[in-house]
Amino acid sequence: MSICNLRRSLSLGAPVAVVAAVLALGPAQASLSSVVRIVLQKGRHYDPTDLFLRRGDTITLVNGDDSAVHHAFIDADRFSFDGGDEEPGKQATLILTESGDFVIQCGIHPKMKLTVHVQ
Ligand SMILES: [Cu+2]
Repeated sequence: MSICNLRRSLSLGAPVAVVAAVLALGPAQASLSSVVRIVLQKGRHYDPTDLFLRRGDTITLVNGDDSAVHHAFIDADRFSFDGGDEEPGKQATLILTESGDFVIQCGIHPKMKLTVHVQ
């Protein structure tokens, strides 16, 4: 095989294989994927203050304060969550198993509110 023929066979083969791999992975991953969103608790605020997510998604609440303790919780009819006391640098994880709008509050700072809209 000459160098010219070798080049031609490589340039024909490679793109087809790449396209096939992308098509095989794309739709399956999209339907099964759930999202993890990081929320910061700092300066007596949640950041962000609104989140739009889907059922099955996860929120990781991170205490970004130097000295303040936070205590994230949800108290709703269909869904409740209690992350417990979170020391600075610690985090709590919440998996959204119900659809609807929920308010995440802080047991220590009553003005801290994060509204979660779960589809
Ligand atoms: Cu707090």
